[in-house]
Amino acid sequence: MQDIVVEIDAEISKLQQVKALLTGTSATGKRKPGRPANVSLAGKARTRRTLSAEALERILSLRISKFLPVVLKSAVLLGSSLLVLPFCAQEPLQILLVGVDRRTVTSLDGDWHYLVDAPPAGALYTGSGQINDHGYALNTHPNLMGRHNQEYDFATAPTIRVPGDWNTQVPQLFNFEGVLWYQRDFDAHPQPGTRTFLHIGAANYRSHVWVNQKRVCDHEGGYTPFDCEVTAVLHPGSNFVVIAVDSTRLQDGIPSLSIDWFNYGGLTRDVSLVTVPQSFIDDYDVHLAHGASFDPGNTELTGYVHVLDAPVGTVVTVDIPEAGAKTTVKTDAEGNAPFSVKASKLVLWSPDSPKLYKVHLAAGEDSLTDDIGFRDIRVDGTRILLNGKAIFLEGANMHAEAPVRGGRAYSQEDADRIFGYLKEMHANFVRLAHYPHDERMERTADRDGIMVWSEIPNWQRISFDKPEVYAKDIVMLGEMIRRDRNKASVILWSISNETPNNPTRTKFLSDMVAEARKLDGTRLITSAIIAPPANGTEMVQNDPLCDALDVIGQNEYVGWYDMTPEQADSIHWTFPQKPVLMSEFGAEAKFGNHGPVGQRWTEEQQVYVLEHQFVMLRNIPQLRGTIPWILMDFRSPGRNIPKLQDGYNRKGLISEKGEKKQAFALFQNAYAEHSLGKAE
Ligand code: GCB
Repeated sequence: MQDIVVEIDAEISKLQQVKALLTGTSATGKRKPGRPANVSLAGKARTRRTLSAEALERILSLRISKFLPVVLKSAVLLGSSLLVLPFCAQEPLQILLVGVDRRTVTSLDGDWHYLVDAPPAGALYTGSGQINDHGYALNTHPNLMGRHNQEYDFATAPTIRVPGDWNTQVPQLFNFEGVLWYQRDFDAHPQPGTRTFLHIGAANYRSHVWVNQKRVCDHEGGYTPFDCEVTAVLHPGSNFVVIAVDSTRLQDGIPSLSIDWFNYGGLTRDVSLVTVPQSFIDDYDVHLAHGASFDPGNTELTGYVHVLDAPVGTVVTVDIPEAGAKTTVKTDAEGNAPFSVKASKLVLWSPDSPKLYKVHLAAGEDSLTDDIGFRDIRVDGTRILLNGKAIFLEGANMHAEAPVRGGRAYSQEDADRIFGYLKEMHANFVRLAHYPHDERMERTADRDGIMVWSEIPNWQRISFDKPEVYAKDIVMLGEMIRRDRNKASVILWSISNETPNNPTRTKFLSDMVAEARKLDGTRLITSAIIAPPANGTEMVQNDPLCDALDVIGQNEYVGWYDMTPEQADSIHWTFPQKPVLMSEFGAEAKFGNHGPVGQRWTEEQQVYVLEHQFVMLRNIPQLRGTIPWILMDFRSPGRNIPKLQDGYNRKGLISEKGEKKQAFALFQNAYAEHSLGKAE
């Protein structure tokens, strides 16, 4: 018990120090002179700038005051080994590079050696529950002669492709949920005055990364990118990286234990080495100035360029030649260079004209060029306005599954196929459910003029009562917003899907909404809300979470899980006076399975359910978009009707092989005729 108390004291003191650092207060809570409330710190222990001081204040005070008794109690019950785990669950203080796909990088995609850490092996943890830095991480080799030493060897282990989930690459790993160790060698030529980061597009779910035997970072969250600085551990010539990826679902993970999709594990997106100058552009935001109302004559572009570790007064140039906009500004003490510049020629981005501009950013020795579109999105009463014009979103949901090939989507070919389907169906919108997808999806949406809903994986029941879960959640929110805030296509940030209506959840998510608005005041915030129970023909949406949102996402399965298809015709919905998107509705059908409309899992019945949905949708005056569940069938292990489901959720308009069901044409026609709803 003595040890436990000492450990807790140490953790409290660590947290208080971090809090003091970030809020500009001393460890006793007094504000230090000269430190603003919103801070920007650089280096290993520096904030990614997307986390406001208030958010941290909340997390840390909750962690210290409320969480501690729980930890103490558990510690007494469980012993000290588990004690430290909650505290090291998520580090909010990491660097995240924006625009990595616009830099020249050294790709580490390709074949990596792998070893399976199948239970009860447990090579990732020491006996006391700590991450083991002295086992597989060292990448040593077994002695064939002499003294016995190690019993693993990456050098002779099989290989697996990165990016890519392990489940669809190795038949024996199809159902594997646990730890897989990845290893590869790479050459480096570190130059003085440069820094190098290992950039990981996404790894599901927790990752621990070592380069040349030194742990360089840990990350939690399966769908957002992270960067590990490796400058200090690289040497000229051959180096190696070891990554342990743990796909184990966690009660207090995001998402939690139960999900209706396949928990693909592994290094599922690109991995690269990014070399930058000593001080470099780590983050930027270039957008059309977002005034109180839309002004068609507004050509002001505004935002910031953040230069990590920049000396005060570092000159930053923002140059958009085609728009006739160029400005030079200087960094402040935080490395931040806010700017505002008029563009002499500006065409706004829209689905009809997805105009992207080459935006050149330069700061000191660093520079990069991004392709960015400019547009205005806002709500006015129950209308959604794009560039001042009311719009109706004709869309579909999509999971990050690769059409035809199967498994996690990660390539341009995957994105092209998915957006090809959307365009063929005359869609102008996609909801990327239920987590951030590969960045190529947003890039392709920018290119093709398809508007996007991007979501963090607060799916149904996560541990809303746990401050440490809130802490993880705002890190994920920050990672999502930071990566994609320069994508014109993204018009909606979604904070959750079908969460239980109770005060704890409402407070948690309303705080998240406030945080999202602080991070990005130019976009709309939404959430997909559970359908209310029908009272006869009345469905009244009175979830208090709606108060916090700009746009209400409404999920409902009338005609499939609830009621009969025909009952949809007479349903009358009541919503708060906000724009509503029908964010999920649909029915399952196996491609090629035909029969009467009363027969489940037939293409005919899927169409029948949807036709009755259409009747209902047309009766909702404030409906501003339709997003059927789902564009393509997707793997979900709980869907276990042999021959009909075979491990797939079959609500797709297209099969996982790209075969179009009858329902696809139904939407294609409805969207071509714009017949499901009105923009105003
Ligand atoms: C829902 C969920 C979605 C499921 C879908 C279904 O309400 O939001 O993740 O996959 O229903 O098919 O049941």
